[in-house]
Amino acid sequence: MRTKFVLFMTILLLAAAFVNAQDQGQPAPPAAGSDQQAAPAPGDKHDHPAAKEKRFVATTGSDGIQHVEITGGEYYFDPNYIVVKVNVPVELSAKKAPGYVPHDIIVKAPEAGIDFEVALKKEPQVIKFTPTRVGKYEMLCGKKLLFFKSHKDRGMDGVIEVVP
Ligand SMILES: [Cu+2]
Repeated sequence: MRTKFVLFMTILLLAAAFVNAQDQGQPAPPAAGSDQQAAPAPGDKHDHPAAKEKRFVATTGSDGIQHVEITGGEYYFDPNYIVVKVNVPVELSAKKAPGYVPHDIIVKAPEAGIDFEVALKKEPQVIKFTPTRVGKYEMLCGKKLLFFKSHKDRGMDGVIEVVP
């Protein structure tokens, strides 16, 4: 039994180190302890480089609301650049792409009437706010696992731009 456990942990740590090295393009730091969550989900790839901008310009619907849909996954937001009009209500429908990695979406811009932190689920959740100040505000995923780079640094980062 003990041998099997040691073998299992070795594989787990090797897998974690491999993915981390692949991700950062440099030698992996020493794997820390026995946290089994360190094993990334299979198929964990970078299909969506952070540099690639996916812009969505909201229009106001007949209901007077700017409807925006966003999906978060490994490791991206789609769209990752959202343009909304100031002083027009926004309904942001946020959902998580299939996968085991937990994600959230956070915008902390209370000065602009945008202040939320929501854990993403497979089912869309509607986040309502009315932007009150023109400007660019960061949205990000706040997740980070052990010695891995944060989801934000891996590409779960974006902008909500409020325009006149
Ligand atoms: Cu995330």
